[in-house]
Amino acid sequence: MGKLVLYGMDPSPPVRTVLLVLNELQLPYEYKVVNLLERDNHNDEYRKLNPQGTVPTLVDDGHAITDSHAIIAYLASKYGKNDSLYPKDLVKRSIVDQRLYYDTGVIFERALRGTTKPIIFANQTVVPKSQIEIIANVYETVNGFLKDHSYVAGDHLTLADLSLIPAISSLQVYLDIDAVKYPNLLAWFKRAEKLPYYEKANGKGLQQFFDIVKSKNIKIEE
Ligand SMILES: N[C@@H](CCC(=O)N[C@@H](CS)C(=O)NCC(=O)O)C(=O)O
Repeated sequence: MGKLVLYGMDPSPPVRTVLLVLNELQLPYEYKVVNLLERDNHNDEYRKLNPQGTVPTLVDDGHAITDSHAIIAYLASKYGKNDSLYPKDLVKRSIVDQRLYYDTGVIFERALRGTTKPIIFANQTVVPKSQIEIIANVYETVNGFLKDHSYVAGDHLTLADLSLIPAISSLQVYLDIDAVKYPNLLAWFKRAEKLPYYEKANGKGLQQFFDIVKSKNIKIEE
């Protein structure tokens, strides 16, 4: 097995996704901190590894992979003992993939990053109502994914859950999951918190993310 090196920082949700998958697969890895607040992601050395300058980046025996979704699909396909995290069956895989793309384009990019970037990097303190509506829409959609299932892509844990856990947990700094409106989502999240590696792979970084956002004294637009 090659040597795995993960570049990232714990508050970053896509980094936490990779941490969840590395832990689920029980893979040893080296962790190199890239501090975005210090702009470490823009230095020449890191740009050579990831021209996009984002975290996470995973290096497996000299091969650099960027984007958490590409990374976790690679890890599960290469190192999974079976295909339960990322099914080979094309119909089942298409459901997992749909959740991963929805996370990339909507949950992380539009809902979470769209709300957080102006707060952290542009000193905006009022969270626009339109962003809260986008977050509520995500909760409603994922609650729907969970209508007849315990996990977001069916009846067992897949990459889709491990991808969504960090972003959905982070969104709660802006909007709590209402138990009446989104009961399936809340039950799923409580189930996620019981994963044996949850605290180490998501809880710790989630707390740091909350601390960073709350230190900006944000208010939600009425
Ligand atoms: N779709 C990417 C998103 C990665 C991403 O945007 N990461 C953020 C941190 S949470 C980042 O590196 N931002 C720094 C920048 O864009 O300059 C993934 O899943 O890895």
